[in-house]
Amino acid sequence: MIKTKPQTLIVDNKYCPGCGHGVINRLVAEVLEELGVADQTIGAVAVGCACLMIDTFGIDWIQAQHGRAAAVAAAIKRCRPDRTVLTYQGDGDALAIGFSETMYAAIRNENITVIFVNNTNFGMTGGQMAPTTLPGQKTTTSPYGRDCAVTGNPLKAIDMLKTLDIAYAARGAVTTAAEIAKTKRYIRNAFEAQLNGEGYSFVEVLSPCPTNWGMTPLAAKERVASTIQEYYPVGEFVKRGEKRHD
Ligand SMILES: Cc1ncc(C[n+]2csc(CCOP(=O)(O)OP(=O)(O)O)c2C)c(N)n1
Ligand code: SF4
Repeated sequence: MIKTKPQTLIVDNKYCPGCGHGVINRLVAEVLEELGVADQTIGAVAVGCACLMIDTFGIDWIQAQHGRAAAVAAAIKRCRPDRTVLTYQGDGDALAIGFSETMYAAIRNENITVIFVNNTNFGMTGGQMAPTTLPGQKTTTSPYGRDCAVTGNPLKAIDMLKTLDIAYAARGAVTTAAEIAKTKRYIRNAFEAQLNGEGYSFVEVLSPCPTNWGMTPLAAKERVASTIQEYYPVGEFVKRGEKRHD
């Protein structure tokens, strides 16, 4: 268990006050260091606030085009199976333009880990509606609230992923100390699945975006703990623990 700041976090993060990304970055760094793989890990990002970490999180990174991180990560892992490979993506990136890449990496059971940050909007570009935006939620592109009769229902990625032949899927949150500890265990389980060669692992993390929600950090955290967690329950949904790739 790491108590001090992980060495992988080489510079202070650039996120807004109260943003969940900073906590999630730290959990990923702690897990990689505890597993002893931080110096051999390669990350793929695409767009969004996720990308801010490539300057502050000291591993090798490649920036893919919008939505394409899972395809790029799969290619890296196939070329360098000795490396630990992750994507770190927002909900707009991974489930809107990147839906196909996210799902096909899972369908192929690629031996990569996807860290998926669900803040129910497109954060970096000003809070537009994302596939994960809750029914009735106001965003800059749904000013009267998301109308599911027009947009369809929010996409629950794990409900789709759990029908596939993947190694691991879990959803956590970064609200209370207990939830953060649980989320860390999920992230660890996901990377362990990859290190065991079991295949695709996916951890969704419910995360506040106080800036675009127009809330204080505390109120944003409370919105995650109440409204968002109610719609997107936390827990482990796929845990196969079988060795699939030799
Ligand atoms: C091809 C292309 N289209 C649009 C954009 C603009 N863009 C930048 S970030 C982003 C959305 C990011 O939202 P999300 O993935 O939810 O990440 P967050 O910022 O919330 O962490 C978009 C649409 C882009 N960079 N490239
Ligand atoms: S815009 Fe939202 S997701 Fe992006 S850094 Fe700020 S709080 Fe975090």
